[in-house]
Amino acid sequence: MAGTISSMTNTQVRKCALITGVNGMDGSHLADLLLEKGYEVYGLERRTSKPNRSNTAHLEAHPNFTFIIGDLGDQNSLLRALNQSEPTEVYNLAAQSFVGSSWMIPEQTGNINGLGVLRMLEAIREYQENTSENVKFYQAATSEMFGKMVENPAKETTPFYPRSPYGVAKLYGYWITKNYRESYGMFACSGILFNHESERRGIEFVTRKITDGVTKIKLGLEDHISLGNLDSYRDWGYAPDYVEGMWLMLQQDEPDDFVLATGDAYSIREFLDLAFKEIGITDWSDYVKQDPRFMRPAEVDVLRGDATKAQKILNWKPKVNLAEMVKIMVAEDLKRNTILSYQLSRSEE
Ligand code: F7E
Repeated sequence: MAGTISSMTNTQVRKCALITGVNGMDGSHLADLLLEKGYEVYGLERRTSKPNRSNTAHLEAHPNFTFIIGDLGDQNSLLRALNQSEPTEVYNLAAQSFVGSSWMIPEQTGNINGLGVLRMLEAIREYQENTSENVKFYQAATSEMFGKMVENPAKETTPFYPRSPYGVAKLYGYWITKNYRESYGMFACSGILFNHESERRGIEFVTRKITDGVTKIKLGLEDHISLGNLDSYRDWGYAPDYVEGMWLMLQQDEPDDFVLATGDAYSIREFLDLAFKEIGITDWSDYVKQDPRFMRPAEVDVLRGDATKAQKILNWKPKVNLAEMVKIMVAEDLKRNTILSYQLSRSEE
């Protein structure tokens, strides 16, 4: 059963969050934010043969943080996680999050990103029935649901047109969340988040692949970066700003869906300009090779969002712009790769 925070008095309302996908970029930033706000936080993680806590190792010793083993593919494990944590808020951030892989594992992507949301909603429904507690639910929806972009910039009322098994599965997650809100009166919200990145981003995503690559080039560890389509445009924000938006959605009186975006779109080429500038290179053409392995069967050419509703109702605004974020990411990768370079040189001695 869930513990109590020692400093909590009888008049304070207990704040406790269960975060699925806690070891990912968003999960770890959200855990940091909620712990700062005085929450008790439980992080659901999948059992893996190798630990996957590079983003969350710093939380292991935190007195108000607990890992729970569970899986969006395993209904009973979700109910057990709810019974153990007794959360007031559940943030469903676990997913097969890499669009590119969703063509290779479409069924698994559908199972976790689509049906996984249903399993969590069902688990919450049963938990609420058993305990008479009310749980607020956040679903990580995505701008990939807009895909071909019927309207630019896209907002909450824009029709969806997903372009990948990932986007299609996330659309199911979005609709089932809305359906459970309308069918059962659950406090369930979807955040339709446009791309957001940070120094904790997985290395397979284009932004981190670039910031890691440029710093390896600077240190002489690599001589080029292999990329796919350089002409797509993305509306990139900084992940710590976006997890604050998730939290704000669950602090409202009524559940609703919100777009979070910066409103500006830049191409992969423009991202490359900014990243190479950080290491003093203005012409990067000799350092970037295009490789068909990184092209997608169907591409989302442009994504740009309109977050006016979130600005008005949640008073949410992104604080870090793209150039500032690239600076942070390059600086962090430079630190990490400098250590790697030193370790490599020692092992060769
Ligand atoms: O690709 C192009 C690629 O994989 C961005 C996820 O968080 O945001 C993310 O999905 C663009 C695409 O992110 C490479 O073709 C070129 O046009 O960084 P990405 P994504 O697919 O936009 C949405 C909102 C989510 O919900 C997702 O979970 O970059 N691109 N060359 C490349 N992309 C990758 N990964 N690798 C390349 O070498």
